[in-house]
Amino acid sequence: MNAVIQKDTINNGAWREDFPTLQRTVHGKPLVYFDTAATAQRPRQVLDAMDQFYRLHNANVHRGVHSLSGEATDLFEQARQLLARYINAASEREVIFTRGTTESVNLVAQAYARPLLRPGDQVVITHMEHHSNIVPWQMVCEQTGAELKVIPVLDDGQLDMQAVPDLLTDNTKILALAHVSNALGTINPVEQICRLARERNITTLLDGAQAMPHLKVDVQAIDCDFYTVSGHKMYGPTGSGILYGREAILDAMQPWQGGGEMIRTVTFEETTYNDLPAKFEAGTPNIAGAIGLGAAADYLQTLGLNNIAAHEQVLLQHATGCLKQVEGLRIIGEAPDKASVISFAVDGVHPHDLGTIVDHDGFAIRTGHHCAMPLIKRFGLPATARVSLGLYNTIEELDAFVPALQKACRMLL
Ligand code: C6P
Repeated sequence: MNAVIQKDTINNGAWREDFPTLQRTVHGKPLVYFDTAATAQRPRQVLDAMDQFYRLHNANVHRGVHSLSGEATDLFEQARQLLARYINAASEREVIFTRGTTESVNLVAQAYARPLLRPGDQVVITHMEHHSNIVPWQMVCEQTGAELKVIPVLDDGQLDMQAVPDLLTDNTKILALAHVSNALGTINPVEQICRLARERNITTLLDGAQAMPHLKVDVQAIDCDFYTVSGHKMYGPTGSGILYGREAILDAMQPWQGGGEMIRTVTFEETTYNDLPAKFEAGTPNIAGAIGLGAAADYLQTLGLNNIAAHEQVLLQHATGCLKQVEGLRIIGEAPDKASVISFAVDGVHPHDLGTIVDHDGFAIRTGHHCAMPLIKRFGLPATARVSLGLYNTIEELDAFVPALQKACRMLL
């Protein structure tokens, strides 16, 4: 383990300095934020970009002839270009601003799947999905008479890849799955799965909410049809996000919501729709959110996704080793390919109690079902405790966490 720790010279805690929230205390103790999977903290660079927009350039976009509106539109569209490059979309027309992953999945379920699906068709998801990649599909299945099928998860937290070919049948129209599991940390083999789907002419949607903060995502290399992003999980603002969609598919789709911006002409008899991406952006968008999200992508690119991933892998290995020393602790999800998310259960201890006690020592962890109830149930648990690590976390924080956790367990047992 020490040999591994020696390699953690990538940022030596310097990245942490960019995050104002991490300078504060909780219950008189320095805040140690281990809940990045729920929402990341924001660096100054993102806060400044949004602050500058509101202080200097605030106006509506694509609507005014005045200077401020032009500036706001330029900043908004620059953010879109940045994000398109960031995920290697073929064009910025493939990048739709949304409120995040939940809205993106609902958009695809209602605007793409609902007109397509017929009774007897199948939508395939996996047992490790977040509710936002389950419920919208259940709703559209109910609306259309299609059937929901589920790829099982193995005991170590990997997908049961052997089950996949049999589940992708002639009736399967859509395959939707998480790139990275929020509850297990498993990184799914999405290139392989998308290839299997493409061979069978099945449309793919990847929930990228937990992948974007940790991995370099290239939607063309993955060869998916849709990819969803939540800005707040990649150090950007809440209520921001994108839906990536292949241009030919988005072009062929009808709009989801009606209103301003998404139209070309309106009469009482007929409305014609705008081109991409505006066709899917009805109403005044979250302009500051989009600009902040662009700044977040810029920030991550400047640090280097490979550097971030290397740092987080060191943290993950160290955390896994340390946690395993705690008596009665079981890690849920030990896939070989994992992002820096660790769920665990301790014999005889309820995770909520654990979370409350370690909070008094300054540690913010998440406890519960992590909005993945079927998955947590599959592991025979009501809830887990989850440590999710971001680029600002350090080995020292992990070393301080273990005694706090042990103390909490002693109090509760
Ligand atoms: N997971 C967690 O603590 P929104 O809320 O739309 O930004 O993201 C929803 C979502 C979708 N998919 C995955 C894999 C996710 O992890 C999340 C959000 C948070 O794990 C909050 S429940």
